[in-house]
Amino acid sequence: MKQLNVGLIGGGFMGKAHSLAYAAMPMFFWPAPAIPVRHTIAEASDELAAEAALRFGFQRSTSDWRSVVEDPAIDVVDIATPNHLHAEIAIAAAQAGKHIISEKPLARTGAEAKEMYDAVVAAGVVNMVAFNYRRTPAVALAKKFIDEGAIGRILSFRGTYLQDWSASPDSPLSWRFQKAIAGSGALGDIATHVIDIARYLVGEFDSVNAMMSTWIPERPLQSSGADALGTVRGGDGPRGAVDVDDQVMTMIRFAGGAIGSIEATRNGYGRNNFITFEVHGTEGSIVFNYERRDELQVCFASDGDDRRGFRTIYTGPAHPYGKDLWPIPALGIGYGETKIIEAHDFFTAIAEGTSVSPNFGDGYQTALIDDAIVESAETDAWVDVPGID
Ligand code: NAI
Ligand code: SOE
Repeated sequence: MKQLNVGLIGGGFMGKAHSLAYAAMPMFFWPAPAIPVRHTIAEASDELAAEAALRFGFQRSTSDWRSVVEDPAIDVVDIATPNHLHAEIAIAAAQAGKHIISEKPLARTGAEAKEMYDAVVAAGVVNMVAFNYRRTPAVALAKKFIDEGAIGRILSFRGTYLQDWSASPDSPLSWRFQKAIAGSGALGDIATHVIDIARYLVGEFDSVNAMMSTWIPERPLQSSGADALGTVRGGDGPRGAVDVDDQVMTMIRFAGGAIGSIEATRNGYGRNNFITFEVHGTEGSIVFNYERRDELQVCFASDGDDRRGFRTIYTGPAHPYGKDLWPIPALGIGYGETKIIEAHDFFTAIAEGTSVSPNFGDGYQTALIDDAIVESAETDAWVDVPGID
């Protein structure tokens, strides 16, 4: 069986998730498309890299990501760093002929995403952007129902991504609150996941009309390091300015004629990873809530008036990815499984010489939607979303 050497750059939250996925993917998907070998991990210092290698099962470690990209032994470069490094690493990796998976958002702006897209197209390497929530089996089942026409022509999409991990003003000024590193706030960090789901289920965006707010303008300084996602609180020390959004809401006109809305906040007390969507069609409706991610609720207009209502489907072996996951519905799909499925689909594309979605083209299109949302919020007007060139 083919083995592919992975060079993972960044050993924080996503370094952990991706390492777990590489170890577990062949345990679920067998025969595996290829065996991921955890070859080299890069971190910000030699000490962090050595610790990450030990923890996540990598053979080698380094504090120089360029040495990973340039290493002829590496087949796959996995970018799990804060957002400002995605473009530089991805472009260097493409030029070195490596297959690339990059965490989301692909880039801080559409212009940056275009450079990355152009680089992978020129290099002809397999590329993927890690919008993993569309690989939740219930979300893939919603896609199957929509493609089958089970709810008819799509009329509307309502999506949310609501969190509260940074709702406290004492949650520190990590990289996620710095525009130079993150690009944007709730928009790039979490709304993009729902934008990806909306594109997956409904199709391309025609135009947007958005509002963005920053509720907490200053936070306790955090000089560097992994984002502890609100689990560590700053004290009475110095504070720095937040220059990204805490909340974004946008109305959407889809190119296919549907209308919709997406809202995302990191200040929604009581909401944790509240990714939801509701899709209404001419023949029925579909409802999903990630906090109950084994379930998909569907209502079909063809049901008689006396029994019409939402029914709950628990995803299992009969559903997308199900035969390779757990043998009984509702044993439980977790965040980890979405990353394992993502790794499977990425490695399948490499092994078979095909492409995979969402790829850098999808990440670039999402970045153009982000740009349009920012422009709309600034100008208080509808803004057309261009297609990728
Ligand atoms: P994190 O802050 O937990 O970890 C980032 C790691 O990168 C840190 O350990 C840091 O030391 C390391 N790093 C910084 N500079 C580096 C360099 N020059 N070389 C090597 N390593 C370096 O961040 P997290 O949460 O893992 O986020 C990473 C990326 O993943 C971001 O783009 C984020 O948007 C994305 N993300 C995606 C998620 C998803 O559900 N798909 C979930 C969480 C994050
Ligand atoms: C923080 O908002 C975060 O870790 C995001 O960066 C991820 O993309 C999301 O999946 C979970 O929350």
